[in-house]
Amino acid sequence: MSDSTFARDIHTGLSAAQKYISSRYFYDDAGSVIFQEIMQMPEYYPTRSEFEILSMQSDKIIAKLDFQQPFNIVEFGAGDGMKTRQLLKKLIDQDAAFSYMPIDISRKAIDELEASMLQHLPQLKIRSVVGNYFSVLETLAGDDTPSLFLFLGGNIGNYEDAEVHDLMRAFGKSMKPGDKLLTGFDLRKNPALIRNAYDDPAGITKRFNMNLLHRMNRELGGNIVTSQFDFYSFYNPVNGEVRSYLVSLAKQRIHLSRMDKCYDFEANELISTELSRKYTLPEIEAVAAATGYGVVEHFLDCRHYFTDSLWVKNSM
Ligand code: AVI
Repeated sequence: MSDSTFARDIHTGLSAAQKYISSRYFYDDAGSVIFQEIMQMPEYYPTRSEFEILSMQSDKIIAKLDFQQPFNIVEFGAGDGMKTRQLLKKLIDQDAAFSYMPIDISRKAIDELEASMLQHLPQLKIRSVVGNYFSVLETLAGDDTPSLFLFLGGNIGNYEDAEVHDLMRAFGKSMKPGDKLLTGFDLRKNPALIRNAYDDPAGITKRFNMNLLHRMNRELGGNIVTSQFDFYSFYNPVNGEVRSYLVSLAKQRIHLSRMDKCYDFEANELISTELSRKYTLPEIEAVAAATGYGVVEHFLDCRHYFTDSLWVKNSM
């Protein structure tokens, strides 16, 4: 019998009236490899846009930090660190006194990140932390070194509105007035560009979603015939939401032997897998104002597809 968090969350999600699986479960080893492929796709513009911002505008971002040294850079969900490295390199070139603290739930991701950062930036002072954001945030509160928090990659788009507010407030609780937060937001743009980025002709995004079914087979002893499911995603330009789903192609029952549970599907029934919200600048400003921050500046790429938005924590 599996009583892992994955098993419990799958049970809750597949027992709901509208079935769902959290997009956080995309990122097992196989899913992380597929996500690397997504980031290389010609249709997937966010990675290249944010890379451009951090390569071309790190000097401007650093000038706006206005920190006494030494200071900390705390990064939530650092990924492969390629984009962050552009900013860190600029700081090292300027002889800034800072430590870099990447935080990730995956030990493997942190070990790989640390090795690649030190390979490129051997002078970097790095203090990695493995853990979930909320528990690590508690340990950060009370440190009186000035801090820049990084939440890059557009990951904020994968959170529902209420969760966005909770997360920004949770960051703020561990920050002091004057501390900064740099968050990557994907912006509204031509709807056809967004649709293609999330439903690519080569089917890589479909594979990314279908990996959830393979993962249930692998880890939960599932008997899912994956060809009995399809992938469907759509962008609604009115509210800025990309919503992704797995679709059951037949009336069917799946069995997850390690949980000793069965789940029934109607033909065409959906499993919601991901929200990827696209923002306007006024929407970003409204989130900042509602959660205790002022906007210092939005740093946009040349096509205005993406912004790294720098906020300052307000005094209470
Ligand atoms: C990780 N996250 C910001 C990606 C996004 O764009 O929402 C995940 C993704 N899903 C499909 N393609 C990429």
